[in-house]
This record gives sequence, C-alpha cells and structure tokens, in this order.
Amino acid sequence: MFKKWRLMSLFAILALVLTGCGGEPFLSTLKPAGEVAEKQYYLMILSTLIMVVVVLVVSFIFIFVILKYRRSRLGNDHMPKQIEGSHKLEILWTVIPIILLLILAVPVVSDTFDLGKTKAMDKKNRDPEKTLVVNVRASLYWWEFEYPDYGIVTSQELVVPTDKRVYFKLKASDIKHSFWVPAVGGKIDTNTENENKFYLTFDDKKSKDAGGYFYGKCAELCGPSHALMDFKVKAVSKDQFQKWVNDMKHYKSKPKTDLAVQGEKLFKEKNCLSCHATQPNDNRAEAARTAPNLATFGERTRVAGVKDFNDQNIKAWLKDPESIKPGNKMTGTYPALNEQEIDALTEYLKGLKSKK
Ligand code: HEC
Ligand SMILES: [Cu+2]
Repeated sequence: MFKKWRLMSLFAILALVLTGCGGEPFLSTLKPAGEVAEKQYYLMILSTLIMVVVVLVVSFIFIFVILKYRRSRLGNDHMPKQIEGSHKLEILWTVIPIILLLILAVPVVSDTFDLGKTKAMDKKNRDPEKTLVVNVRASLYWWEFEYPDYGIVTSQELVVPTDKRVYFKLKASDIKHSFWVPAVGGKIDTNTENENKFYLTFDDKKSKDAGGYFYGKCAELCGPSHALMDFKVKAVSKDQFQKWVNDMKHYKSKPKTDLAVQGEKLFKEKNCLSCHATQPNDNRAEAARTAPNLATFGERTRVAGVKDFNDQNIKAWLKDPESIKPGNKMTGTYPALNEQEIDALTEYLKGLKSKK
C-alpha cells in the first residue's frame, strides 16, 4: 500500500513538472510561432496520438482478458481454444503495426525533406530582401550573427524579419554547440568541422504575443556555463527590419557625456578593444572575432545573454564576469578595474546604439 502511494506522489510531481512545459509564448515548443515549429509540433501530436491509441487498445485487451478468463470463473480444468499458427491473427498483428508506422513515416519523411530545403540560399544572384541569409557562429558561451549581404555583424541578439523564411548557415568556433529557438524551431547542431543549414520563419502575430522577443538557447552541453548560453531573437516587420539594416549600415555612435568619453578611452587602454569590436561593419576575419560585437550593446535586453539589462548588472559583469558565467573567455584577460573605471566603461557601453 505504502509503495503505491510513493508511486502516486511521483506521478503527481511529474504531472506538475510537465504542466510547466505549456508556458510562455516566447519559449514554448508547445506554442509554435512559425511554419517550422508548427510542422514539428504536429509531428509531435501525431506520434503521441498513435502511441496513446496503441496503449489504450493494448490495455483494454489486457484488462478484458484478465477479467473474462479468470480461473475462478472458468474453473481449474478449462482449456481455452488453441490459436497457435492462426493465419488470421498473424496477419492482423503484422499488418496493424505496419499501417501505424506508415501513418507516422509518411509525414515525418516528407516534412524532414521540406525542412531541409535550403537551395534558395545558395543561389548566385540571391536577392537578400527575398532570401535573407544569416551566418550564425557559436562560441563559449555567446552567439554571433553575421548578415553577409549587408556586411553587418551583431551578437547575442538576432534581428529577423517576420513572415518570411530566414536562412541560417551555422557553425561553431571552438566546440560543438546547438542552435535552438524553442518556439520557432530547431534545434540544429553548430559544428566546428562543417556548416549546417536550415531555415526558420517567425510568425508576425505570434511574435507580438511573445512581446517581440523569442528566447534562444544552446542545446548541446558545452561546459559550466552551457545553461547560460542564451540569446534573444528580435522579430520585427519587414519594414522595420529594412530600417534596422539601414541604421546598422550607417552606424555611428559617439560618446555623449564626459564620463562616456573617458569610458571610450579606457576601452582602448584596458585591452577591451583587442577582443571586442564596437562597429557593426566588422570585417575582420571570422577567427579574429573573439568576443561579442558591442556595437548595439546599449540596445540589448540582457547583459551577457542572461542578466537583465541595467547598470548594476553591467557593472557586476565588468567587475567579475566569472561570478555570472563560470568558465567564460573574458575572465582574467584584462587588468582589474576600479569603481570609477567601471562607471566610465558602463556609461560608454550603454551609449553604443544604432539609433541616434
Ligand atoms: C580576451 C578577450 C576579451 C577581453 C580582453 C575583454 N572581453 Fe569582454 N567579453 C569577452 C567574451 C568572450 C565575452 C562573452 C562572454 C560570454 O558571454 O560567455 C565578453 C563579454 C563582454 C560583455 C557582455 C557582452 C554582451 O553582449 O552582453 C561586455 C559588456 C564586455 N565583455 C565588456 C568588456 C570590457 C569593458 C572589457 C575591457 C575592460 C572587455 N570586455 C575585455 C572577451 C573579452
Ligand atoms: Cu553551448
């Protein structure tokens, strides 16, 4: 009896945990926000349905047989009808699973091929307004997004137009990571030895429901800060996207206060510039891009991908990045900063924006 209760409470907890999965439109696989996520969602529903039907039918037969053929009902000497080698039954229980597998296999295979259709991105004279390509590069523990057609590099926050396919070319700079925007689709591995390709679409209405931002994650265990390797996807209308591209192409950010000017100077003196670019038209070799591009840092919603964007968190990051993301590649690479230097750097970084 006691054992049963233990089992029951386990199931109760499991049910509670699972209800957590339904959740937020910016993060939930169960609230698909685009063509790809929808396809993946319906495949999930279909396979679950088939499994449920099989479990129900088998359970029903099981219980029926237990009840109907009890010894107390039929007596000790009852000998049931022998069905060994029955053609009818053999055919039945071979054909039914085959049919179920076919129902599952046809949409899975056809969707898999559909979702892998990336030819459009390799066309020679591709029009970026029709077929947008973004190069994604994953590094311990941050993300870089390059728009090769526009000569723009950003990091941590991916900006995309809604209601059209956005094509991604993905790789990793150090070890294997995996690109995943749960509400929109994926995941797909980012490897060091080859590039993967796929596309996603970001539904306009659903992205508004999600507050304009989807959450992205690294989905491949990559080290102590793997769970903190988050990014954001800002999904905007096509017009807004073109405006953003234009702002980024004509990027000019000048420090506005004395403190910010001081910060800019420190940014050079303290070695920051050796890793971080502060211009979006960053045309260094890819391998030389060793840290997040900070050109639009002042427009971020998060610091280092995980902390709310405010002065306190920027300062905490500059003071001791290790306390926020263990094992990150910035820790210990620059001389210790005093309070005043941190204030100045914070002021300067906050002013880095594409919009005037
Ligand atoms: C050795 C290269 C290196 C140096 C030098 C360096 N950083 Fe970083 N920085 C990084 C890396 C790598 C990250 C990403 C860490 C992560 O998220 O795992 C980062 C992250 C950041 C972030 C958060 C970025 C974001 O997109 O939210 C800020 C802000 C920052 N650095 C500022 C500075 C400043 C200011 C200095 C100089 C005092 C500096 N960095 C020096 C490599 C460096
Ligand atoms: Cu990772």
